[in-house]
Amino acid sequence: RMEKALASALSRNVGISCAYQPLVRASDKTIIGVEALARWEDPVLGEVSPVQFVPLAEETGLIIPLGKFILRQACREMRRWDALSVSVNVSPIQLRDGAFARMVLELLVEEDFPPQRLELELTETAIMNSDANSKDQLIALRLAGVRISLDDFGTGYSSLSLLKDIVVDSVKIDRSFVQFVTQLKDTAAIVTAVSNLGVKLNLQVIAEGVETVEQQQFLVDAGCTQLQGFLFSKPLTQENLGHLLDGDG
Ligand code: G
Ligand code: G
Ligand code: MN
Ligand code: NA
Repeated sequence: RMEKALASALSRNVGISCAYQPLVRASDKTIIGVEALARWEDPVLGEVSPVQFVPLAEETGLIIPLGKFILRQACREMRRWDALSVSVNVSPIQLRDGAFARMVLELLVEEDFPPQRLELELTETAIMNSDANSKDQLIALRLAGVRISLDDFGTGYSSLSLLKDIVVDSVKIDRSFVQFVTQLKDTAAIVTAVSNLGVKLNLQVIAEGVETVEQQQFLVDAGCTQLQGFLFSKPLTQENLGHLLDGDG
């Protein structure tokens, strides 16, 4: 039932939208980017969480049109803030589709959106498990100027060898680490080490899920280059993001 509703929403172009969560530069807390997050409101089911509908979309193949819709919407809605980078989550199923890189690059042309402003977020598990074709797709995207970010970093396997292969431009330290960084010594040590490593490898190091000033202070001192979390802003509608950026709200 939910599958039918999602398919219908996608084909009719209603009920699906993007929320945008700001990313700030660690040094001065300026907003330098946003992460697009899919939202779905069905007339009968109400607001459905992406924690529910993203896995459903992955199981049913609807993630292909859903992912494309979110990417297009994010490029369109963020186009006029030309100093902001835009991060979009990509499912491993999208990456496995042989036409993924071409789809992204064509869409960027259609929407007149600079590839340099786009960052694609993939989980380390997705990149680890990717086949040769998926890796070629990532290489093609990076050659065109699109950046790749390793999402939920620390929750999968074999993170360090991935970093060495420089298939990514940034790492996002998972919020499960950030949550306890001021309380647990081991967590603090891991975050500091990952941060140092990332900076040495010339990567952007993004801490996500920052909720307190104490966490912020720790992460800045540890050398994280960007921060994201409720301390700065929760995900916003396009309209509310506009108020925040343009200072008229
Ligand atoms: O904001 P939050 O509740 O919005 O997101 C929950 C989860 O859903 C996160 O793990 C997030 O990465 C994932 N998610 C949100 N939007 C998208 C999307 O457009 N594509 C994919 N693949 N995952 C998304
Ligand atoms: O997996 P991904 O990193 O894409 O997940 C994004 C999810 O994280 C969204 O559901 C978003 O609402 C949530 N999120 C963003 N900032 C915070 C935060 O500071 N605290 C918590 N608990 N969740 C957050
Ligand atoms: Mn993400
Ligand atoms: Na994440």
